[in-house]
Amino acid sequence: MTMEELNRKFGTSAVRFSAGKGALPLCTLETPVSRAEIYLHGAHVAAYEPTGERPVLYMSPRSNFAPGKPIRGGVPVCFPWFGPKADDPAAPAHGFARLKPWSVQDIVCRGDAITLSLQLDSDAETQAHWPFDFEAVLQVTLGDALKLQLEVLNRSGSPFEFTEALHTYFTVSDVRSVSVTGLEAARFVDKVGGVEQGPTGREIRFEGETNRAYLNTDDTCVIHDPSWLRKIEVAKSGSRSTVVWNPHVEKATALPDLGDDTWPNFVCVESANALTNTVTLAPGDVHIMSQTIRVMKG
Ligand code: TA6
Repeated sequence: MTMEELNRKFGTSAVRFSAGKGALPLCTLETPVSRAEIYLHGAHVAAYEPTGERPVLYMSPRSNFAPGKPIRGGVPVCFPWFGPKADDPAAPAHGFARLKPWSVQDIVCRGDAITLSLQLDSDAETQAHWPFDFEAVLQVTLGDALKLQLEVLNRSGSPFEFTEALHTYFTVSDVRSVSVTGLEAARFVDKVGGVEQGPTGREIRFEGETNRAYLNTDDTCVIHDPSWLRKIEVAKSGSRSTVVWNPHVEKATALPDLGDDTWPNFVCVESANALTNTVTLAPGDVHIMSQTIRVMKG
């Protein structure tokens, strides 16, 4: 649908479609207490701002905004695999979902909250990478918090396995002065050291490159940012893994859409089902993973 058709069908004073960066279709949602920007490209939540608050989601000033390229920041939707594809190193990292245009399935306003539903169906391009029929829906609910819900329906005649993540980039004052709590009791795979580690019993701090996949945890995380007197709560459901990442300068330099000067301004806390937390879905079944982001003073 064109912008005009989308605005005619779904547009209200709180919901507007326009040409965003790179002329990619953009949906802007506004409530009395918040606003959000979602690109149809990759069903990518690119901005979330409670009224009077600093932006909650980080966006790289060097991000690409182009068909077939991932956006660096916001909430990349990683599906149907997390990280490199085990059996095909040439396949796109983190799956194809974040590279494809999604369509608008529905927009529902309940009170002051708005829910935008975007849909991705399997096609010849996806089946070339992953030979299954599926329907994916990302529901984005904006209100006094931001909730993302990724639903996957198996439309194939056989079961399939997948991994996934809501690869969320959170804006922080300086990653070297923040901490993340909630994962003290979880084992994790340290992707920097390449080994599995037992629970640390303490908060996560970011003195260097940090890339950890915590496994078998349903727990809520909190990002503590004392310099901004802010905490960001990251609650989840249907997710057994949480990935925590900051490249520090070592790896940021190697990412042209990030660069070696902005890595202190974000931390990724990703609700996921990754590594050994692979999801197996029977024909006709639906799997739902959600992440709810709430900003608090403190
Ligand atoms: O979630 C952490 C991670 O898997 C890192 O290993 C790093 O690759 C990051 O994702 C970003 O991946 P991308 O493909 O978006 O550059």
